Amino acid sequence: MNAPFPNPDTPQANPDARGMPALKVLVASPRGFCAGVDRAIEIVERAIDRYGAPVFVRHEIVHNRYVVDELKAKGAVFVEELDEVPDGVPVVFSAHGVPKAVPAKAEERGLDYLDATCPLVSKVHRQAERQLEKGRHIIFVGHAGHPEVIGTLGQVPEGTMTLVETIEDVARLDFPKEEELSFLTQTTLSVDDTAEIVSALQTRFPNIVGPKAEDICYATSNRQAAVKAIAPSCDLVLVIGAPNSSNSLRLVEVAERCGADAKLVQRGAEIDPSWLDGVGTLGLTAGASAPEKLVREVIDRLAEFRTVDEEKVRTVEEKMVFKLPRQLMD
Ligand code: 0O3
Ligand code: SF4
Repeated sequence: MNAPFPNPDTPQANPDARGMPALKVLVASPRGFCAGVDRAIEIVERAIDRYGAPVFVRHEIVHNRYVVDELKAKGAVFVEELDEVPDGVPVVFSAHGVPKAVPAKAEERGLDYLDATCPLVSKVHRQAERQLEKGRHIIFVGHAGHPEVIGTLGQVPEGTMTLVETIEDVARLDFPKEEELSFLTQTTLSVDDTAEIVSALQTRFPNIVGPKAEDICYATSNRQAAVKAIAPSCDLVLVIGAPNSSNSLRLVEVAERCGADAKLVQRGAEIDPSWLDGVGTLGLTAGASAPEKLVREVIDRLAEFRTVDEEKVRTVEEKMVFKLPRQLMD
């Protein structure tokens, strides 16, 4: 159990009127929405404006309940499968991407569909097609069952792509050493774990080819680097994000590996004051699908218990913006 007072190694501000020392909050930047999430949400909003409600969305547009509830209030209806979309109603595919069979089925049914797949996920899909054309079997590094992984596996015929999640999975692959393989990765993986897995692949299969840098996107790697910049000086790091958000879960792991306690929170109200026992410096970040409003909400919640002394720590400036699909441009 944590001590009731802040860590004696952490420099403390003077006690406030409640007799509690101020809580230093290091707010990581970049954090929160990436360009792919901004674009996906805008696609749903513009689709509602253009076609009128309801607009169906296949899977959570991004993995965040707050975002989903806001869009529901504007007229979006979320379903898991295309079969649940009635005929004649427009449908948006989520930012995580879909197997090829999904747009094919939508076309067969004559549905108006908008693809909110992040362009950086689509880029991986195209790489998969290219490797297939070259006759190379693809090793895909990703987390089983995640919608992005299902979508990417679904870009090529069954049996032409093999999923690996760990170094142990690499050791179990039974291709000959000289096999002409290629590898691709999910966009939201741990930068450090993936480097190890890729290096294990390269050691086992010297002819394997892959992207110049792995396919982990700029937003994922920037958010992980920003956590690395703050976590070593934090007693606790809070990551705002959902339990099904791969990139948010990776931020918790990064903070823990820097030696900090770390927790994933969806809303400010979840924060229990006992979490702050013994905490002098708290780190705060948000996954790529978590809105900035929730960062303010968490800081306001912390301020209910301690005087917050907020400091922003920026590691890099992001300027990425993605174009909307052509159907929504005019
Ligand atoms: O892929 P992940 O579970 O991290 O998805 P989120 O939380 O919705 O964040 C957006 C990232 C994305 C759509 C895929 O790269
Ligand atoms: Fe695109 Fe990266 Fe954002 Fe995923 S996390 S939506 S790949 S920019």
